[in-house]
This record gives sequence, C-alpha cells and structure tokens, in this order.
Amino acid sequence: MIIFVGRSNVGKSTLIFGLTGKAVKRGKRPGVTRKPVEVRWRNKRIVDMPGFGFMSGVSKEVQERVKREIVRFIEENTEEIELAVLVIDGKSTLEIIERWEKRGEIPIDVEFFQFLRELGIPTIVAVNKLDKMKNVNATMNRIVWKFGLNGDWEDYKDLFVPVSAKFGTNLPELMKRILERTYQKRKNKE
Ligand SMILES: Nc1nc2c(ncn2[C@@H]2O[C@H](COP(=O)(O)OP(=O)(O)O)[C@@H](O)[C@H]2O)c(=O)[nH]1
Ligand SMILES: [Mg+2]
Repeated sequence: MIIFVGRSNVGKSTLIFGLTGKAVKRGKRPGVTRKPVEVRWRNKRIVDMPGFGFMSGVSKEVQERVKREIVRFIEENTEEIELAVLVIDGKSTLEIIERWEKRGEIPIDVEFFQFLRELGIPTIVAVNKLDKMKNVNATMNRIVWKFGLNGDWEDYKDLFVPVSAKFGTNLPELMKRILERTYQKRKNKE
C-alpha cells in the first residue's frame, strides 16, 4: 500500500491522477467528510488520505478529529504501508511552516514527516506546484532544513522531489523514486 498524505488542496488527488491515471473521487469538502479513498494501480493499493490541517470553514475540533483519524489509520496499517508520499505545496509551505514556528508549534507537515519516520515508513516528500515556485533550489534547501535534516537538497534528492502535478513536470522522476523505494522494501523483506 502507498499512501498520499498532506494538507487539503496541496494536490494529492491531482498527483495520484498524474502518476497512475486513476481518478480519485473528490468530496465537496475534501478531508472532512471523506474517508481514505483507495485505487488500485499495478497490483498496489494507492490510498488518498483526507487532508489534514487548516481548512477554511472547518472548526478546530473537526481538524483535530481528521488528524486523529489519519494517525489511527496509519498506525493500524503500518505493516502494510510500504511507502508514504507526503505532498506539500512548494509555493506556500515555507510561509505556513514559519507561521507555526513563530507560535512555538511544530508545523503539522513536519510533525507527520517525523511521525512516519518514527514508524519506519519510508517517506518521499513531493513538493508540488513547482510551476508556481520561484528560486527552486533555495526553496528546496530551506524545506529540507525545515524538515529537520542536515545538509542541502542535493543530499536528499531521493527524498524531496519537486513536481507539478497539474502540468506533469518531473513526474517521471517522482515515479522513479517511488518505484525505487517500493522495490527496496520488497527486497528487504525477502
Ligand atoms: N498550479 C498548480 N496547481 C495545482 C497543481 N496540482 C494541483 N493543483 C491545483 O490545486 C487544487 C487542489 O488540488 P487537489 O488535487 O484537489 O488537492 P488535494 O486536496 O490535496 O487532493 C486544484 O485546483 C488543482 O488543480 C500544480 O502542480 N500546480
Ligand atoms: Mg483530494
């Protein structure tokens, strides 16, 4: 099973479609009313998770409930999840992360990244909306640093992949990284 996690509106569903050609249903208020949505692709289960974090018009309690449900789903399926693709919006992510940091909180994307690592779930961060990003290199370096890793993007090109789900930019690279990681897992199990 490969899961796609991230905030609402970062492009999870668009990315799954871009990679697999499978359309995932979109609810009227994605992330709130939706359960994880599953499609099958190359004999794998691809799961589009509800969006976490802030959504306009959604109460703090509902946000918290959605987050708890995502965490529970991941904990209950840890053994089965061979890879998580954490999708972030490359245009707005740094601003959002810095806003959380100023409040003394751990940004939710960073928290999920660490949570997945603690569970030993291989994770790739798809930095989406590349078409809207300026200074890609500098932005990617800062993102890597904000996610708590030492070094530059150069050192983590297999983990942090900028893409444009909408325009298909760099999707072959992301696909390659996904297949590498899922193959690795299989090999380790043998
Ligand atoms: N500019 C741009 N917009 C994108 C990209 N990927 C998705 N979007 C748009 O972002 C919005 C949210 O996409 P969606 O896939 O529904 O996000 P989800 O809530 O994470 O599943 C839609 O309007 C998409 O067309 C991208 O790479 N570039
Ligand atoms: Mg969606």
